Amino acid sequence: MIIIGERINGMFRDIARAIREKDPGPVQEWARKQEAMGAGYLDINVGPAVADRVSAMRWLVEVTQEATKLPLCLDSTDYDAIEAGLEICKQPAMINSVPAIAEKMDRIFTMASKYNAEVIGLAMNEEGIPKDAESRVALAMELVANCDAYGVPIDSLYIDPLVLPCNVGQAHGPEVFETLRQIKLLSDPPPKTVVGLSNISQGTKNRELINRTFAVMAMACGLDAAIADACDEELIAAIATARVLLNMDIYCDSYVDVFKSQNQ
Ligand code: THG
Repeated sequence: MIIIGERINGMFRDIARAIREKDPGPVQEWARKQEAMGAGYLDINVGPAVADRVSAMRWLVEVTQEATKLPLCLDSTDYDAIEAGLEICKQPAMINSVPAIAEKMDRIFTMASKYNAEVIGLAMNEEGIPKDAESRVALAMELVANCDAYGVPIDSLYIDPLVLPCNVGQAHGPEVFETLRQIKLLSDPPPKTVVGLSNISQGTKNRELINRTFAVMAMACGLDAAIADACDEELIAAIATARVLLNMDIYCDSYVDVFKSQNQ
């Protein structure tokens, strides 16, 4: 499973301060730490409190690329900020994200085609996040059809069924698992799947236990990637173990270390 390191996000106080004061230190430190733990991509999000998202995104991408060669996952609802990041990415990036809304898909899939980027497609539209798996899969189908129409390869599309905190949206859990299973039947080749893993435990006790339990359950449903806390040792160990048990990696005594060294 691909781990997209979640930590370079202005939602965290140290990153918000780094952006404000143009201090590359914490950004580059988190870039290196997440890479060492096996992250395959780094999520880059300027956070909610930034006035000029375009220049903040450009700066975050620049300083991150000074510390790592990992590909980036540009996370913003401001598509000008995404495009500013894509212009300077040294290798193909992932766009995070687009909902199943026509004019937004038009802008994002056009951009993806121009910059050879991958795309995270959200199972939501103008009406919000559906309750059940069937409606999520229907929105995934719209994303697949548009992706194809704009000439973006289907295996460059990652469908995100959208994970809600289990203390407020408990009934969504099984629907997310069922969505992950059904998405693999949508097309040949099918799109990939991704979740924002830490969402599941926001506002709960035992966050790490909830995160890693959800991760291995989702992997058993075919999950390909997760935006996650790459620095959580037990999460990484659980993911590496699930990969062995699902026969995706060959067992050896040092399989956790092997997983960390692969960054994919
Ligand atoms: N799908 C997609 N992209 C996403 C998400 C998603 N991007 C953002 C988010 N969800 C994934 N990233 C995080 C990052 C941090 C946390 C949750 C998800 C988190 N933060 C602490 C909190 O809110 O409690 C902040 C703690 C602090 O301030 O120090 O949990 O679902 N496509």
